[in-house]
Amino acid sequence: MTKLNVAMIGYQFMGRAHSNAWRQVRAFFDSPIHPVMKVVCGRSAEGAARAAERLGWEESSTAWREVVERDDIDVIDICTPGDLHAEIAIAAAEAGKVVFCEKPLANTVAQAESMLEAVRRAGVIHMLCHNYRRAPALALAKRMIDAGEIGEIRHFRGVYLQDWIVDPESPRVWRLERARSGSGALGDIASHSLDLARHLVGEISEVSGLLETFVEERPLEDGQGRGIVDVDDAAMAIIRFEGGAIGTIEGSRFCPGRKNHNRFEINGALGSLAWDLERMNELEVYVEAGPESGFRTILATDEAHPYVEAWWPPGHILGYEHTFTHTVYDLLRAIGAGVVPEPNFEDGVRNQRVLDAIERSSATRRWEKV
Ligand code: SOE
Repeated sequence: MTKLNVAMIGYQFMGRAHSNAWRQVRAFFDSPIHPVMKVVCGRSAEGAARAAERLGWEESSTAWREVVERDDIDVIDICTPGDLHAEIAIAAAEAGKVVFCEKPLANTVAQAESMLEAVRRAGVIHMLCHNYRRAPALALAKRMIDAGEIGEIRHFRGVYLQDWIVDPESPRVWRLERARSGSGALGDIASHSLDLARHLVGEISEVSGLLETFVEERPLEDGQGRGIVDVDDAAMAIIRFEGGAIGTIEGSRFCPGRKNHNRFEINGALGSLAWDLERMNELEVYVEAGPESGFRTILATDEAHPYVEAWWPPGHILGYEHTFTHTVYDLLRAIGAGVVPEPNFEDGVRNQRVLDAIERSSATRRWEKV
């Protein structure tokens, strides 16, 4: 069994989700690689040490550059805010490491392109973590679409709705600072709908976008005054696919009651599919079949469904965290086979170009080509 030493940079929400995946993957999947959770890096020595102890990393460090350069480190897992993705990924590629990066790939197209160039020049394996692609019901939808079961696709309709900053006095966290996050709902959650649109339907040729910021200043996290919100609170776009389909994408943090409502519906010439993260194990399917036709719900927890046989018997449903374990498993399989998995930094650049076109279109109030 080949062992690979992993170093993860960042240990908050995504760091916890990724740590859980690194810990679980070999317990449930026949991975060709044994990932060793070697080092977790962060800005706070105390915080990183606590994260190492709680999340299962052998060491902790506040010096990510030194860790990236270590000869005993094979994989760099980037779970920081977007403003650090490019610097870390480029250093990791130049050090010959496998580079695994959270979405969105970067805060700008230029940063994303420099990351792709660096991993290509170094010839290293690279992967972008868009975890929802590997929810079993969603992977089943992809299998059905690719098999032509709903025919030629006409519409993609994606929404990603949350409500965690509806309160105007909710503090200005890093996700609300352009310098840290690159954008607001656009890059944080609409990027998921966009990635699913590209994954399930195909490449996007042009967009008409609308960004809005409802609350333009908020209390600072340290309580020492207030700060400007320079990112979008909500992002919407009409999109045209290269293959002829049309669609809409919407990401908003101002939808009271919607906690993590990531939903899509796809309408094809022969039928429709719909999926909702808040009902993650279910795929709604409509295929025309005469007077008894109607939407039916497939509970995607049978062994025949993607990834499920590694876990539990049918009906013992899976959750959000399993999508990260599936992603890490596919990364390890790719490393074992010496191939670049999907999505990777090329997808990251393509996604970033669409995000940028949506932002440009919102400013120019014109359709923008990707
Ligand atoms: C916050 O909006 C967030 O944590 C996103 O950053 C993640 O990508 C999403 O999966 C859950 O919500």
